[in-house]
Order: sequence, then C-alpha cells, then structure tokens
Amino acid sequence: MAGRLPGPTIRVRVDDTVEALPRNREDSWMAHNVDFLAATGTGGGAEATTAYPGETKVLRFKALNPGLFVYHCAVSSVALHISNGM
Ligand SMILES: [Cu+2]
Repeated sequence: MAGRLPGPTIRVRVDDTVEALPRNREDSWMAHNVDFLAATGTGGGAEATTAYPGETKVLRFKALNPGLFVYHCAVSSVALHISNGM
C-alpha cells in the first residue's frame, strides 16, 4: 500500500478470508496499524496490526457482513494519521 493515496480498494465477498500484511517501513518515525472497520473485534485489528518501524504484521479475518467499509490507521493521534493518508 505504500506510495498510494488513498490506499487501494479491497473487494471481498461474504465468507472470504481476508489476509492483510501491513508493513511499516524502516525509515518510518512511528508505529502504524490498520483498523478494518469491517472486522469485528477491538479496534478492527488495530492492536494486532500495530507495526513499529521495520516490522510486518499479519491479520486474518473472515468477512461476515456485506457492506462498504473504510480502513485507516488507528495509532494516536488517529486524526493526524488519517489526515496524512493512512
Ligand atoms: Cu499511521
């Protein structure tokens, strides 16, 4: 996803298993993560995907609900991260 603003549209179908591998670049200044509003659970996977500079995390979830959902970085300050395209 690096280098794209906004990030790509991810199209899945109900009952698909989504696997995300967010990677935080080594030259990053801070941790980043992904809050998939489509994922049920605390923070939509934000805690599980919190990656410090140089780390890559893995999150798998099953798409249970039809709809249109956004995803964004949920590291504090969330507004700062979202306004910078995350
Ligand atoms: Cu971020």
